Amino acid sequence: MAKPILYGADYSVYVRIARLALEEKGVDYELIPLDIFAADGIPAWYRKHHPFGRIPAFEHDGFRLFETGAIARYVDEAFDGPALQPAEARGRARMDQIVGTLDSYGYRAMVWDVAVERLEKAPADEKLIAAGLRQAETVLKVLTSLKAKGPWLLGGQLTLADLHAAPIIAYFVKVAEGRDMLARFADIQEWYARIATRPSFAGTEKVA
Ligand SMILES: N[C@@H](CCC(=O)N[C@@H](CS)C(=O)NCC(=O)O)C(=O)O
Repeated sequence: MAKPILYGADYSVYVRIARLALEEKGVDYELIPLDIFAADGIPAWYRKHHPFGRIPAFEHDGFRLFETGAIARYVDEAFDGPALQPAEARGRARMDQIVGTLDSYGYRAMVWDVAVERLEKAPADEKLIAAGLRQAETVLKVLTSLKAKGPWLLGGQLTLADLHAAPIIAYFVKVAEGRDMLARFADIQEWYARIATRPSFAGTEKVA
């Protein structure tokens, strides 16, 4: 079988989530660079892979996918390597709940409204950052309340919930407000310190 292909950029949170799944499974893949913020826009051919022009998109032996959650689940189920989804219904439901919470309430607030706004805008929109921080606090409270005992969000098994959360938190803690807030959530701060030491995490760090 051919190597799977991932289209995307190393600065992207969602591309990193898909890469973490591939790396944790030990899958050899090719990352084809696709810069959605390029000055001349997204290349026309890419719309066949992702009609909405987002990254990542994925391809394996002619099977094409977009949407990171679908890609990560496929990677987990189609390849050998450690299972990244709980075997039982409640564990899988909890995993999906965490992933959905991050997609719906965490990503925009933590990455764009707090981190990108603070890092890239001058002057920054302080109201947007304040609102983002309020939402981030709720997300961190929810993660704390859902976190099972053990090293990972669902307990002893590293799952797609961990791989979805880590790149979002990594962006959030690029700024002081994010680091200060995470420090108030000891369980999640410890979890983040733990996942940040995994080779998959270091191996998917944006190249400067
Ligand atoms: N729902 C999509 C979200 C992907 C997404 O938003 N990717 C960002 C990069 S992290 C993107 O392509 N942004 C470009 C844009 O918003 O135009 C998924 O799960 O893959």
